[in-house]
Amino acid sequence: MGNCMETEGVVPLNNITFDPKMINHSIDLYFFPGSPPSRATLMLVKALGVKHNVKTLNLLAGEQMNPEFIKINPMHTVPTINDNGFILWDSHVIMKYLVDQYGKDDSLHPKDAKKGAIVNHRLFFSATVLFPRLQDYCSPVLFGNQQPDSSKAEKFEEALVFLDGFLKNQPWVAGQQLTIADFSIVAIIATAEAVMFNIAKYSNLSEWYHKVKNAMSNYGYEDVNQAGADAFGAMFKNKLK
Ligand SMILES: N[C@@H](CCC(=O)N[C@@H](CS)C(=O)NCC(=O)O)C(=O)O
Repeated sequence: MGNCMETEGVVPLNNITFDPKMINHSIDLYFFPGSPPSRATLMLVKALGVKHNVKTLNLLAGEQMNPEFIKINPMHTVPTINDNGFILWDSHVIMKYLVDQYGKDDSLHPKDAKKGAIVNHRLFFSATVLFPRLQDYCSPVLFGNQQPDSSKAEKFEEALVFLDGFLKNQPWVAGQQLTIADFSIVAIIATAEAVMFNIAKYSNLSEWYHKVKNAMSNYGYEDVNQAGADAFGAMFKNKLK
């Protein structure tokens, strides 16, 4: 059967989608556009060609606290998936699961111990350094009626310097191939740019950023990542005095 999603340059990342057994198989993805980990996960789902229902929860209206969602994820975070009753949250964990379950091969998270460890390193960097530092900078402005704190901006810039270093002499954040770490990190970088961090001043990072946008253009980069980051940026800028 022809795959209407395939266009020139698209990496075929999944060979399961058009298996007749999968025809009615669809996962639920709880999502919010402003959320970087939600966007990373949605782009990966698209890249893998996994059929999915996006269930948007408006975090600004507190919809993640609905009792029905709390039953699914007591930690009330997006993204969360429900794959035929198998429920999982935390974008990094979800992305690894999706590659293991639906990837055509292990290229997005290599089984090779050393290559896989580097991907994990970048995922943990994303989860424990890059994202929390950006949140720490943005949240008081968005939700605490405060103005940007330059010391928090500096902490985030330090993380950008680390990231720029990871990209020295290698094309992707975890080595020679695109992995789920690139999905995770680009969602944060687009958000950082939208709140006016100057990504262009980091030469390796900026080259990689350009490359990722191209590589992910068929996985909804503009509609999912850019649009979500822009909306987040607009909200942030609205709060500036
Ligand atoms: N480490 C988690 C972070 C998830 C997270 O913090 N999500 C935020 C949006 S970016 C959220 O759902 N916040 C709502 C809440 O905590 O109630 C991941 O990667 O999925």
